[in-house]
Amino acid sequence: MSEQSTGNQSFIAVLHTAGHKYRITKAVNGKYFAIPKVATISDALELPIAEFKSLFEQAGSEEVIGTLTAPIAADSEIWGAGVTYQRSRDARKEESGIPDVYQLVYEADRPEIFFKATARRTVGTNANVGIRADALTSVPEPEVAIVINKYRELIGLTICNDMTSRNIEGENPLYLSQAKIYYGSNAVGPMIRPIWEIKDYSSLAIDAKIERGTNIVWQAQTSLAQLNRSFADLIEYLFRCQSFPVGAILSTGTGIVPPLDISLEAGDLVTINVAEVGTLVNKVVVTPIDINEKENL
Ligand code: DO4
Ligand code: MG
Repeated sequence: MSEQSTGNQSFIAVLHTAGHKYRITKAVNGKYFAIPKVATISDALELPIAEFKSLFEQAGSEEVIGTLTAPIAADSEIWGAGVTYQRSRDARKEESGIPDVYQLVYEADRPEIFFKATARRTVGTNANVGIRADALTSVPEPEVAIVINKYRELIGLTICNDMTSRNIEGENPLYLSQAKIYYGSNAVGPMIRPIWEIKDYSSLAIDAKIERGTNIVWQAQTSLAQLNRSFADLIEYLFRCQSFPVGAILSTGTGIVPPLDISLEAGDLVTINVAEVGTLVNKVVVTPIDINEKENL
């Protein structure tokens, strides 16, 4: 049985199969089953939640064999929200040469929302995440990510590691895109927990650690109860003046940030656990300056 799927809980999982790079399945008891009429996450997010839930519940007869990959499709968009926890606000103020912007956005009605990644820049669990070769300090950002369909309905929860080049963002907030969007900067997974299976997500525990060899060099925890914005509010802003024909994944911001003297190194293992949702594990490698010529971490 897969470590990612326990008991009789079910998950939306995406497998890399012989015929399909991003095949959506229903995971239950370590097995993966085809969902009738739905081939990808994008197909699922084109349906109203009631219709998708009904198809998901019918799955169970056709087993699918493949390798677990990020719960996305080739045309998925992953977005991020920022400074949504007090800890994130305080950490940015500490690291930034321009601290006021973080205080202002924490208090403002309009949240910080930024484009984070395409499928090509996203990995799943047990794959490598990157730290920029030209960054001095890099950190993981352990976040709950919400999966939203084209009708703005919340379908489920997953985990995002919003990898960040800390000193680049700290130097100037206008460098945010370079700090946040680069090859290997995003991990999502391991799977999506359907929202109808979670009784109460308002205070789910979020735990993270960085292991270096046999040492834990950093670990911390928070809870969704510390999130300073509601999912509904974030979704409302995300969809303003945007269209999402195949839905979107929105990472809701980090509530745990390492102290300034902790920076990721090649070989580190980052583990993020969210209660009821799963555990996302990624090894850290350096993304070389000339990744364009290599395209492989
Ligand atoms: O303001 C910069 C990004 C913040 C962020 O990603 C977070 O708070 O999680
Ligand atoms: Mg973040």
